Amino acid sequence: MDNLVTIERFILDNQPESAAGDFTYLLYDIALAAKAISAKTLRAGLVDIIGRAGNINVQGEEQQKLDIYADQVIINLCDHAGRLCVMVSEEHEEIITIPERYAKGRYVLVFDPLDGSSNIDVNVSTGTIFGIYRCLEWEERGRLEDCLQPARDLVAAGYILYGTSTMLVYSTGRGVHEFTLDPDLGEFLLSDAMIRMPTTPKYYSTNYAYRDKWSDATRKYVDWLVSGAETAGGLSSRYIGSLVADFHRNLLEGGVFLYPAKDDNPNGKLRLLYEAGPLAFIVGQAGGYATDGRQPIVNIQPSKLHQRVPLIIGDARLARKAEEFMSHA
Ligand code: AFP
Repeated sequence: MDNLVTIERFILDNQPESAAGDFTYLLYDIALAAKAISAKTLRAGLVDIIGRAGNINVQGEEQQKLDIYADQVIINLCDHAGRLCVMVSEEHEEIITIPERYAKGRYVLVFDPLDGSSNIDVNVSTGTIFGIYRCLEWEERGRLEDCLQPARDLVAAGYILYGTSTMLVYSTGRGVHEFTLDPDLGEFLLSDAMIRMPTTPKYYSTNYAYRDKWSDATRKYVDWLVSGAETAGGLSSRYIGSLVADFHRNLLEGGVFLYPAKDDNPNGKLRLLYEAGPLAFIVGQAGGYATDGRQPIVNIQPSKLHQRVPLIIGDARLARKAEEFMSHA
């Protein structure tokens, strides 16, 4: 038990003096939300399986949609503690302001409460993605401008993976750290610190069924990945269809994920503010790179809350190569 490092202790030990206050507690709040969502996610599988066998659900209650539950848990745990000035969630059209009855804080929280939720019914991994910015204007309360910041200005970003274990991975711009939830202790314990992407990538991850809808440049790039022309032994294909799980595997094993533009969706599917941006910040901290095919994701100035962006993310050399292909388009 002596060398167990809980996320609380790690955050506290690794924050600069100046930050060991609101920001530290905001990360705690997110970790607590992660535990609640994880517990519900595990149970959802059970409820669904029993439900499918023709029985009433375990509590005899209507099952709430898990992404709505995750959204509410995060908001309820984070809105009243005086640490945030505004939030953005994938589940809300507009910004989420902090109610007047609560104190206003210095930070902005952007999040996707439960990404990949279509996977829950079949017991496949899902995830939460979050980013934290500084509020730009202290006097004001909950402005759109505070939310529309490029990912290079993130103070912290992270994700929670609800897989065979629940993991929380985050970065405050000083390396990427991974914690695994010990279900017996109910604590996130440090499982890997200062993660670096492997120098030899193993995987490419994309939904190949869209090949005919991609641009010529994307097709050529993916053909290049498949051919293994510049990667010893070639790459293998892995695609779960759950961004956090696909990203996490490639972060640890080496590889590149892409959700490019398509004929019917010129900006792809994924959202800049609370999906691509936070993951781009994290991958950069682990020695990787993320691009929309033309410019680094972290440099893109968002103009809308739910803006979509093509995303190529992972191994730095492989992701940069996409820019070469796409600049000739
Ligand atoms: P859902 O939340 O609808 O399951 O979508 C998941 C997701 O946003 C992301 O996690 C995946 O990478 C991507 O969509 C998969 O999309 P395709 O099914 O078009 O490949």
